[in-house]
Amino acid sequence: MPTPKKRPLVIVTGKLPDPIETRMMELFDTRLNIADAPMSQAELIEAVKSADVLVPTITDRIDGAVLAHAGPNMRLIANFGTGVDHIDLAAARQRGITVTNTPGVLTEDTADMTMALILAVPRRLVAGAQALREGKWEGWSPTWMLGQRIWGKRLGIIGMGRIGQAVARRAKAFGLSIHYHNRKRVHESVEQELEATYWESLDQMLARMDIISVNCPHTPATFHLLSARRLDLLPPHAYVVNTARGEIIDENALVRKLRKGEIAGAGLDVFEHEPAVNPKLLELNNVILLPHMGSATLEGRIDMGEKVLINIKTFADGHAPPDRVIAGLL
Ligand code: 8YV
Repeated sequence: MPTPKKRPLVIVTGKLPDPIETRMMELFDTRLNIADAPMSQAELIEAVKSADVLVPTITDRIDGAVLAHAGPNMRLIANFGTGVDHIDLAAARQRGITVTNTPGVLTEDTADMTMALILAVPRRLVAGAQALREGKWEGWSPTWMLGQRIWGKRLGIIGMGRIGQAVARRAKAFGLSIHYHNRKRVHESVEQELEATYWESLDQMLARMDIISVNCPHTPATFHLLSARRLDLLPPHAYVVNTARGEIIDENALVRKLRKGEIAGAGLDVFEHEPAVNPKLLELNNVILLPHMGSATLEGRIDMGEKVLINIKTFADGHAPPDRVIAGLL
């Protein structure tokens, strides 16, 4: 009888949904993080020394210093999440480590959260709910709690990938006209379906929008894409919504503009130094701040886990995993 192949040692850095952890245990030699305590850099180094596969999340910085300790067995980083900006991809590539992610399955949930903020900030949803709870509602008034109308406004989407397009579909149904800036113009059929206007110049688009939604990945090219100079191009009635990555906006510059009332408000699900939130943001009442929950649905997190399982299993079976960001050595 052939000897069964050794099961890969998979180290998971955070608590995953139960069905995913159970299946992971069945398929691989798995070390879970039941306590869900964030791993220190030293623990991450220990993990990459011994594991065949690491399953990190956004909260783990898998940088060059960690990867410098990768043992000879460390062949796959199967990220639980789509964004891979917390992983030093160049260092992984150099070491022949494959990196996979979980695209597609969190598109609709993230687009829902984006749309929720696009609605909630101009319509002052949180301020109204809070006023009621605090007993500050003295009865209906024609001039109390007035926000801004959504219908008929211009939405400028930065990053027209899967999530950007899913946001555009929703926004169109709410009567917003769709504008976008992207590295590449999207296919004509998509533009037609969304009745979307392409702006090659981000600067020009910013100056003409009522609401901006950030939906591009964070890469060296998009770090502080919304810089102080670009934020200054926004009209004073504009709102900014970000469900992508905090680093894409110069957060200090955004705070300054919000404080001075030079833009109308912001809906942020992501921050530049998560989980730290700029205390000045917390003082503002024209913002809605959420703790990075764009993909936080039970279904979404299970789908993400399934993708992680498939990526590891195909890799362990000697095939190219479907969601390769970096193709290392098989
Ligand atoms: C995930 C995300 O929850 O997938 C992403 O890129 O931003 C989040 O929705 C997180 O990254 C998990 O690692």
